Amino acid sequence: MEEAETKSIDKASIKMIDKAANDGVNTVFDRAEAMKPCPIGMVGSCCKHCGMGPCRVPLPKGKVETPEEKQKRRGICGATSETIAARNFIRMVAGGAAAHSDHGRGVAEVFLAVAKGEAPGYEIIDEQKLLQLALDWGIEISERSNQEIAVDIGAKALNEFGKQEGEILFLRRAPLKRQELWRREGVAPRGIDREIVEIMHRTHIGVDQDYQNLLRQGVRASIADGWGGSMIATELQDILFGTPEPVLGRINLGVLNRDEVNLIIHGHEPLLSEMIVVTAQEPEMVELAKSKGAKGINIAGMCCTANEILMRHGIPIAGNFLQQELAIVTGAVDAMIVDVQCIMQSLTTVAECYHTKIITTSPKAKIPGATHIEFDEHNAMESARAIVKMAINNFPNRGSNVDIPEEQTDLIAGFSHETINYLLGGLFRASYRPLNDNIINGRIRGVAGVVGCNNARVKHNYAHITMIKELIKNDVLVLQTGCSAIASAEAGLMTPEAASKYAGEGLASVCETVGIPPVLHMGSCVDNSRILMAATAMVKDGGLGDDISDLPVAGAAPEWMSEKAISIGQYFVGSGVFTVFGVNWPTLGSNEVSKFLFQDFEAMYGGMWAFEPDPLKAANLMIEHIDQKRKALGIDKARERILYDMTMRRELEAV
Ligand code: SF4
Ligand code: MSK
Repeated sequence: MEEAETKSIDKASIKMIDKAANDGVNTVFDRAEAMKPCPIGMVGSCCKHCGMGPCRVPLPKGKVETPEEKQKRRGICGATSETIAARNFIRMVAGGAAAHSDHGRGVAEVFLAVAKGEAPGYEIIDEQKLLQLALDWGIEISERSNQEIAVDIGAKALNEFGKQEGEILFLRRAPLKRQELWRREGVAPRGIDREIVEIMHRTHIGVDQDYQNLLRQGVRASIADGWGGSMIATELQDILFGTPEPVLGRINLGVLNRDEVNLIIHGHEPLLSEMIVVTAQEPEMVELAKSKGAKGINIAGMCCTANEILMRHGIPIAGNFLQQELAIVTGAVDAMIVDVQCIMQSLTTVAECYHTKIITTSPKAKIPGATHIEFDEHNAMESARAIVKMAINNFPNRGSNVDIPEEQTDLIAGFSHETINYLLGGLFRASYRPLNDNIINGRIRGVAGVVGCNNARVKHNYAHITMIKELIKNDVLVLQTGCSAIASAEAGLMTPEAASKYAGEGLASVCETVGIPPVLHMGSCVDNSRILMAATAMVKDGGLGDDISDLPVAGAAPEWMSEKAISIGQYFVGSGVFTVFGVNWPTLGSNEVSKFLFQDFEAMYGGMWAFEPDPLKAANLMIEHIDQKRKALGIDKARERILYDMTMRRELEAV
């Protein structure tokens, strides 16, 4: 147990890490221990973009390099360490932007099929959002049916990916000053795919060899992700499945049920999981489960799929990225259904030690040893039924080696940017005004977006929770997505009661008045676009400057690991937000590239990167930045509101 306690701060995870060791099961925690990262690759100093390499150009250790020595420190083709670090960095952006955007494309394809009546089982749930999007994109509404409007929206959304010229449509949602800045800096994306492909071209051997020019394209592709692919995914999912509203949920491995068929949905796209949720409630499925000796069917989510189905249906979450193997180690998972992104290949090997069926569903993501049941959106219910049946039929194969940790916590999720608007402003005057007012009067010091993954190189959930507790203690309201949101919920930070327990006096008073937690769950990885919209709404409401870079806000991913996190961080920075990452930093092999990202970016984009592996220090960097922005806005002294009585008014009039 002592060994396991060094791996995670989460009690349920510690128990299962221990059980895995007793069961002789190799997990991500063991592999991270056994294999240390390559110190040259970790800092971006290794290039393998052609067959003459790999070329390694590490900074010399323990001595100052002469200019002559630096001149010689190059790849075989002559690429400098700056070029190599910048190329590696923006290829990470390309990978992340591609993953989010291909998710968005998949949603757009299903959306169009639904609009054309070719995808039975799906329907348009949020009509208001459909019409709003039609207005935003200049699509005629008049007397047309929702279906007709949706066909135009679906076609326009798909066109955003392959567009060659102009600008992606959602750029117009950003504050005007930000749009102008993007145009001035040459980073307004033309089409989503185009910017990603251009990174792959420019980073091929012998193309773009100017690190500043390379990094500029990284910003452009990341904006195509945040304000393009991800925003399309979020918007169209909301129209199809409903815009999230506050919902009570439960979280952690304790949500698994000994007496029921446990089916975990893991991955990112809600297209299939929505259907599985519906199918599992069908009477014949419940009857089938009972005929196999189970009391019912229990669905739980993992990673971002979990966030999607929690927000819209209150389905419990079993855990975040580093808990996927641990869920199987309980011995109680009858099937784990996966689609795309953040799925460990080792799931099938861990599953071999128990009875769990691993079911892949995407033609883009197969795993040897898993059962593949391809998801077909034209026949989604049939795919979902086949999967649920497989889980049920596997229930009798459960062995006796079952141990479900009792840990589970309540949380409130579903804080879409529209919900925040409504909660703060009320039904008839929905607005961000109360948030802005409370920032101006100092009760809320600022807002932080804390997002991203777990990373097996650092203690599971520790950096997230340490950073977030420090932020809320200092009256910073925290907005969250992804595995970071799951970490906070597991630690009990996402209930309204957490405000009086953990938040500073000012933030707690606002949370208690409105009835919200001090840490707001805004969704999955693609839903970081909701954070962009929330920041834009704060600018548009007035009183806090005229661009996102004027706001007292900051971003962070203290346990990041995926390329998607790099793309998210880059579009936060490109949108004007100071953003701190922990764990390690992939350009430390070049002082010039790191300085450009950490310092020079501020003059160009009003936002810049920082790297700080200590979560407390990172939180304090964010708070310092927030305080600087408050000072620049002239709101650095908390202003208490004075209610004037008649005597005071008369005195005023007399002056
Ligand atoms: Fe080496 Fe240049 Fe080839 Fe990279 S592109 S592997 S630096 S020769
Ligand atoms: S799932 S990208 S580990 S947040 Fe979105 Fe979690 Fe990071 Fe995957």
